[in-house]
Amino acid sequence: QTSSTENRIAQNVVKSHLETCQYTTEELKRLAWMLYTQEEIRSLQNKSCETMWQQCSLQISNAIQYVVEFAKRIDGFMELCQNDQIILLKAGCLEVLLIRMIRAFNPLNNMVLFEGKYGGMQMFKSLGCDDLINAVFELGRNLCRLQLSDEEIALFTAAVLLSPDRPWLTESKKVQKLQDKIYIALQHEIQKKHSSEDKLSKLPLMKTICNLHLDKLEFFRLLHPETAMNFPPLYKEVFNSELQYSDPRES
Ligand code: 4D8
Repeated sequence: QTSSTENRIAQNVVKSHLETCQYTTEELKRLAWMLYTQEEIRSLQNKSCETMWQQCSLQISNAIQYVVEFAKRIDGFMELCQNDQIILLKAGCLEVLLIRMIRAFNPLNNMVLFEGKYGGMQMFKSLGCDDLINAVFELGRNLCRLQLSDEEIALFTAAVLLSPDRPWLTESKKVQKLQDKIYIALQHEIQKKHSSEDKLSKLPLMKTICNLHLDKLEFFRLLHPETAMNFPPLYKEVFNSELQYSDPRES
C-alpha cells in the first residue's frame, strides 16, 4: 500500500515536473519528425568553436531556468536555507538536464532536440568536445532503454537535486529526509511497472559527464576568455569554478 503522505509527495513532484518540463510528450512526438537537413548540419559544423559554444551555453541556461523553477516547486525545497538551495541547484542542475534530455532524445536515430529540430551528434562537431558529446549521447541511449515514465523522471530528477552529499551543505540532514521520501515514492513507482533493471545505476556515468563538461569549459575559457565572459549569466553562475555566492535562482 501507499501512504497518503507518500502520495502527496509523489503528486507534488510529478506536477512540478510537468509544469516545468518545457515540452509536453505530445509536442515532442510531433517535433520528432523535424530533422535538420544535411545542409543545416553542415552549416552548424562550419560555425566557429566560439559561436557554437555560445549557442550551446544559451540553450543550456534556458533549460536551467526551468530546472530552477522545478526545484522551487518541490515541497520542502524553499524551506531549506538559501545557502543550501543554491548549493543543490549548482551541483545538480546539469545532472537533471541530462535526465530531462531523454524526453527530447530519439534512440532510434540517435538524435537530440536542439534549437527546435532533431540532429545527431555530428551537429556539435565544431565544439571540439567529441569525448563529452559521445558520453552525453551514450548516456541518452542508456537512459532511454530504461523507458522511464514522466512520473519516474520527475521523482528521479527530484532525488538527484536533493542529494544530501553535496559539499558545503549546512543542513544535509534536512535534505536527506526530503530525498528519503522521494526515494520511497520512486521505489513504489518503479515497482508498479515491476521492471528488473536498476534504474539508478546510471548516476556514476552522469557524474563523469558533469566533470567532463567542467573540464571543457575551463579549457575553453583559457582559449577564448572574451567569449566565455559573454556566456549567459545563468550559465556562468552555475558553472563558474570559483567559489562564489551568486544565486542562480535570481537570474
Ligand atoms: O529540455 O531546453 O530545449 C545539450 C544541450 C537538452 C548540450 C535541451 C541541450 C540539451 C544538452 C545543448 C548542448 C541537453 C532541451 C536542448 C539543448 C536538455 C550538449 C544537447 C531540454 C533537455 C536536450 C530539449 C553540448 C531544451 C551536451 C555540451 C555543451 C557545451 C557548452 C560544450
